[in-house]
Amino acid sequence: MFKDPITIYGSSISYFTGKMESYFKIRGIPYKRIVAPYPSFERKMKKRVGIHQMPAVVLPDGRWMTDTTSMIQWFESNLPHSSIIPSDPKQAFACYLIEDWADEWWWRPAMHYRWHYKEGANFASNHLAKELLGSFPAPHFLKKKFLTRRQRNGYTVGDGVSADNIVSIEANVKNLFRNLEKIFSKRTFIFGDHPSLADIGLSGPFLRHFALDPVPLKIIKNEAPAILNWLQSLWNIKLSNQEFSYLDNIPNDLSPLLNEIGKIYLPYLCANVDAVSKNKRRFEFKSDEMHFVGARYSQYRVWCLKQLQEKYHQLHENQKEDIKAMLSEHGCWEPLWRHQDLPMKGSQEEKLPFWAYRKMIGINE
Ligand SMILES: N[C@@H](CCC(=O)N[C@@H](CS)C(=O)NCC(=O)O)C(=O)O
Repeated sequence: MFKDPITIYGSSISYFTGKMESYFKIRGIPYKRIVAPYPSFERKMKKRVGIHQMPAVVLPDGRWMTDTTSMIQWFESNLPHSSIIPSDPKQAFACYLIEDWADEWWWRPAMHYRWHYKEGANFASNHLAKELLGSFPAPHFLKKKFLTRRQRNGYTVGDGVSADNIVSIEANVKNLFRNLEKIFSKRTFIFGDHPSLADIGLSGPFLRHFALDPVPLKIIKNEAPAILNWLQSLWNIKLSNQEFSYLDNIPNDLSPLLNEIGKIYLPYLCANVDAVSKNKRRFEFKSDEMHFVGARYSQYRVWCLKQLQEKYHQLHENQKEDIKAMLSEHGCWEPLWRHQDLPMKGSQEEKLPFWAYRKMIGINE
């Protein structure tokens, strides 16, 4: 379908650019990644899609796109043949949950590991100062300082990470590594021998963050090396156009992931909804293991919850009971529906992937 390559604009160490590149590689969609000089690229992207965030994708016919979740959905509905969404509705629903969790929940811990530790901050600020701000007339050390401060204020200390919860954030990450290690010691991808949307979602936090930044990479190498095999397979595989199948059902070793989505992620989305409803720009979130004070509210993540609810509404009547049972078993059902009247803003995100009104977190807009 795409003979000419698609252009993707984004840094070589960007979370969501990595996710989109994984998708293109798996689907065999030709692309070239470009980093355009800042700040002029920021102005250009805002003109084309409303906001600036990474990545931006430009189709061969000149149309610009943004938001990986919506872009992947758009490509999937326009491409023929093999899909990365399993035909089993339970697996498909688990894919949507895992993708959303990977995009929204693991962002903060990934940013923490990159920007909190000297090794991470030094590596990333040095890289980005050259890659993004290379042509900007300012001393290199000042660019590094500016980038480090921007990212910490926006996404780590400025988003509820503090000396009080670093231990629990890192324990949460190590627990994810352990759970994935068990899965990838047994099989290549989340649902078997073929990658699905769940793998593509998880490539966001892993490809360009946990498996690249010095501190988490060391933990992965020592404690969860099968994650590196998974990433390598994901980066090398290209789906053919023939039909393929996944494992039957939801394998038991995915339960810890789904349980965590029910116990931590969906309740976090609910706390965010409460904050947005009350127009509280900062909020507190507490679960058994985690406690954030001063987390930033996100209007975008209200839409994320809405999307998950819509996915359920779109199921055939005869599939709903099964999915409800699966979601209930993992504690996801109640928080999925705790808020049904969501504080969406007008026709929020309806023009995605061709136009966006807001970023994932409403800063630096
Ligand atoms: N929901 C968006 C999130 C994209 C995103 O937040 N990308 C990060 C970089 S990996 C970004 O550009 N953040 C904006 C900023 O830091 O100003 C997507 O799926 O593409």
